[in-house]
Amino acid sequence: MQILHISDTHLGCVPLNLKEREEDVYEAFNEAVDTAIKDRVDAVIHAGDIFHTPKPSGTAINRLGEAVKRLNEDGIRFFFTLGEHDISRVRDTPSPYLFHRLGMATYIGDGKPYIYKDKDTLLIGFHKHRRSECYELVEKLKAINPPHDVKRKVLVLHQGLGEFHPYAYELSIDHLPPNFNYYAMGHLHDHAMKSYGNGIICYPGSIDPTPNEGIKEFRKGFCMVDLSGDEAKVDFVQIRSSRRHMRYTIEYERLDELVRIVKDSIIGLTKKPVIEVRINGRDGVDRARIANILSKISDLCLYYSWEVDLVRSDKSLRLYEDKPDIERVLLESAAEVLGDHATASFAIDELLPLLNNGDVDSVVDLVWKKFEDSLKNT
Ligand SMILES: [Mn+2]
Repeated sequence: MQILHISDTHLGCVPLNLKEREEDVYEAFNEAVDTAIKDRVDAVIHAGDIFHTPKPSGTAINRLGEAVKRLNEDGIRFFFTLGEHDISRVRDTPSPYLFHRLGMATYIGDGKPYIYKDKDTLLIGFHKHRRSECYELVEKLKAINPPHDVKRKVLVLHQGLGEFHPYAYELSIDHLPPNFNYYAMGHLHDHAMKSYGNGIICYPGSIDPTPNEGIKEFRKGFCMVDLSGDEAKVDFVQIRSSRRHMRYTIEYERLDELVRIVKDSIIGLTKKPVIEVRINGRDGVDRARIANILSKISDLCLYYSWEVDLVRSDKSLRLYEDKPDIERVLLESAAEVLGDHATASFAIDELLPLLNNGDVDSVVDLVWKKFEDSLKNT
């Protein structure tokens, strides 16, 4: 049994608001699908955040449809669960569910055991449970009682495990049922693995940097999982078509050398990279001069941004060195204004992402629902 495990494809996301970056995401996804077909895997498992938003663009839906169709034509089943990006905060049918209804893919996020291929492999998955619903999820995980006559067991979840990333904590490893061969995880965008009992817990990570990952060098890919032996064997396969992110740090005084440095370092790249330049300077740097020099790299890259790290004269302090944890500061400020953390979390975690997308209707629905719930509870 060979599986291609992928997650966090965020189809339809448009990093840097550039059409080229949207295409990069589809290209990465298709590279994974090509590999599944070429290597004749038995199944593709998608561990959630298939789309970037619960209301994906027509293009994103079509690209997923074309990919799933190609897999179908080669007899490869597409199994999936849902991430928070796929699930609307107001009641609606998740978009990826369409392909389940059409019989082209199989949704396994409802916790029902699915036996694949002559009782050889058990697949069981859960859709994303938000932090407030994790208590429920833990109970569901405890209640899993896999049949004894299956050879291999795979659990599919879209959750943050504290042992992998303390800030993304939603569950601990010991909340996971033991004795599974493979834990196909989604949610964290960096690839990471740990063994657990006789099994392996694995996050493939996102397939291309999403907007909130910023500009940094990366390795993105998916996992080829061989479940034919007693222990799962996992190969991380890097996406070859990735558009590189390049970061340069340079002293203000040496800024004239930047164009040559960039030229030298991008030789051989098939796609124009995304570039970030950090300039070490002191108070009084000439920003017009910086902008002028930087404009000379605009033809060499798809996009660039720059920032000056001001070095104070007492040498010990850098203005930008201690970046505050923006999310935490935002939450605390909101709690100060609104009076409690629960309301603040509602505003920041639930409403703000929708407002960022201009989805005012959903926000109104959600505020009404919250209001109605509060009446029920009093
Ligand atoms: Mn994600």
